[in-house]
Amino acid sequence: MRVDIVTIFPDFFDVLDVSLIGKANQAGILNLRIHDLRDYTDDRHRTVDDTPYGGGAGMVMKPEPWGRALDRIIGLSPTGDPLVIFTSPAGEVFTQTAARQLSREDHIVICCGRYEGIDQRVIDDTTNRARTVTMSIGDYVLNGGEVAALAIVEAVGRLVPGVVGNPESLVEESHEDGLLEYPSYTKPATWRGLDVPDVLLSGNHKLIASWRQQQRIERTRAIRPDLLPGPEVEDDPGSSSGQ
Ligand code: 6GU
Repeated sequence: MRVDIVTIFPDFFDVLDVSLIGKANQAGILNLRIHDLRDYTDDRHRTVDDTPYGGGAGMVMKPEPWGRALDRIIGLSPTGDPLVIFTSPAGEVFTQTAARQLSREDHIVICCGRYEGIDQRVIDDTTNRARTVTMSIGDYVLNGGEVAALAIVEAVGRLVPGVVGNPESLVEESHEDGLLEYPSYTKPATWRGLDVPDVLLSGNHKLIASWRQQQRIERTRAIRPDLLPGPEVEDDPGSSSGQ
């Protein structure tokens, strides 16, 4: 899988070298390329931002460097059909389901926004030429899209076949089937007066599997009830209890 990342902080992505993703990159399973947006500026100061039309706080990323960078990266796409992702707290939320879908792409381009965002015409122009999505990694605000891009690359990269050594470790995980993961234990069987649950020492695999499933349901109900299927009360058009 080919992954291009456009950023004004290329060094931010050095951390990938110390991870499984970096190993996959060296092994050729992933083909990661980091692009410095400032290489696509044309002034002496390598300017990437300017004040917003209409006023307001902060700076907006100028369209021209983005346009040049994306012309080149989209134009040189080995598949000719890249998926372009703009990171933004105003985007659709990135989930495990989205990570699964992205892991089936052959070429993704991640555009890291900074400051108050990128000139909207960059997203509009890109939408006219390539499959384009805007993605957020959650309901909080980061200073820029770099941390979001790292999260996306790690979540997607580990789902690409061959990146994670044991594919079985990918199936019994939090979020893979809508539930949180069961609690895990290793040796010793007793630690600081705390015992590993007996069932895990029983050797009864059927019993262990059903205990784990029960733990997943209980945990999800306690910590993330929003993940469990339930009655859709909010959007019910027939509901008349308008209190
Ligand atoms: Cl993708 N970008 C920024 N700046 N903040 C975020 C985000 C992205 N996702 C959550 N917060």
